[in-house]
Amino acid sequence: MKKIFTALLVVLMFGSVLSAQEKYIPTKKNLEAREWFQDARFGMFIHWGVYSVLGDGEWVMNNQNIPVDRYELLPGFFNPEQFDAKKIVDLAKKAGMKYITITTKHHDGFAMYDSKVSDYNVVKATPYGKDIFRMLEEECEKQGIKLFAYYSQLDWRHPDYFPRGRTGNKTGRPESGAWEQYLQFQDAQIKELAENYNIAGFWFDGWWDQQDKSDKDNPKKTKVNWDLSHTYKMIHDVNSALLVGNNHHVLPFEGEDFQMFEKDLPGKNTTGFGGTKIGSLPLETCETINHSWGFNLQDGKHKSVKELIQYIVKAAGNDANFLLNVGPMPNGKIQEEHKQRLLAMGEWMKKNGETIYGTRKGSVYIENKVVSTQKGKKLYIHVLNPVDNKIVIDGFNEKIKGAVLFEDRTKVGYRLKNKRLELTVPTEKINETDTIIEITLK
Ligand code: H79
Repeated sequence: MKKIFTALLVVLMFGSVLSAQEKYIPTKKNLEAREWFQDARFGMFIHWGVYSVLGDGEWVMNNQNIPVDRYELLPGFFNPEQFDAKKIVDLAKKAGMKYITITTKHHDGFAMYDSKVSDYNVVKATPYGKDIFRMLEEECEKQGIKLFAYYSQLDWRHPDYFPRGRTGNKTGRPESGAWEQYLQFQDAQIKELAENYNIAGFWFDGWWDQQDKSDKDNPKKTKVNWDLSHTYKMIHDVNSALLVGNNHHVLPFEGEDFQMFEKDLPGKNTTGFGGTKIGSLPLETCETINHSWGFNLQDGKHKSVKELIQYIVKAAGNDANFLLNVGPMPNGKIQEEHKQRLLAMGEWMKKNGETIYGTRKGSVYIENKVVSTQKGKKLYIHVLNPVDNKIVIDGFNEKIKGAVLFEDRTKVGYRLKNKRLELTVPTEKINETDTIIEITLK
């Protein structure tokens, strides 16, 4: 008996090792989707849930230690009568964004779509009673915008999210639960999102809640088995073109299609939780306009239009998409300060988008001063914080046919000697936000 048991155990362990190492080979459709994704360069992040009612961000349940039974009153107050999917998709479009990524379930466990596996969702638990995600999906289809589902693997409400991780420990749940059951629930939700909605991919978050930081050499170690390969395979079996990304702050796992960075350009780690390594997948970086993801009544520190434009330029110069966040108010509207900024960005993108969309990072990069993007033989030098009208670039390895200002084709003087490129921009043409020099390469 004991022998059989041991044999079974070996088979089981071996089996799981095998599946963990199974190599993921993206399909042609998936690789095409990745190309589309990189060309798109600019997306809208939407953080919305019942937490917006409290106007204190999406972490309010954890930060105020709100027990589950109290938090469960919030859906009853959620009635965003002025929500208009058309207006939001219009705004994304006017801003020059090509896709929208919205929270289908954040850490609080509340689903913003018509989930069949849990009644804790916007259709069944709120007076509003309509499927926000479906309405956005339909409007996105109409306007040619792609839709991604943000999904939090971390759950502060589900009783089977046990053992608990680093957060959500004071929401009044009993100290028990069956992890496998939680995973089944999570996968059922992910499956219904993949099957029932026309989406382009998933944006996962919350993995880090279970990260075991005791082993510095193995940042991918977790206290529970997330079995990501199973979840990812399930998604790609539904539709191999779906792009999977996970905000776990470590190098991509097998089965993922893009890598994201939160509140940081790729490879930077100013937040302290970003991780510094860049893998080989398409990249994305996400940021907030003020300091909050979910609507925050008291957060008035909004980034300027100049800062936001420079962010997307820097992202593109680091080969990354820019996913810029809005957190709708409980009435369903986007706050005016954010709307105005997005529209201003759209104006800039209308004029200068050619130097961003469909580009990849160029070879020229001077930290905090100059980034470059490239499409074919066109190299766009973006001068971000000019000190004077002369730009010196060392180690320039290419040959030049001509240089003009992107804005109005004014000739830009250049001298290239011993791999040192000197560009001279007419002083009156310097743009404080971004002076773009278009170089035609030989
Ligand atoms: O959805 C938005 C945020 O709510 C979510 N991700 C973005 C896109 C987010 N969750 N956590 N964070 C952002 C910040 C993470 C902080 C962490 Fe930690 C530092 C996680 C692990 C170390 C704070 C300290 C939480 C656990 C310990």
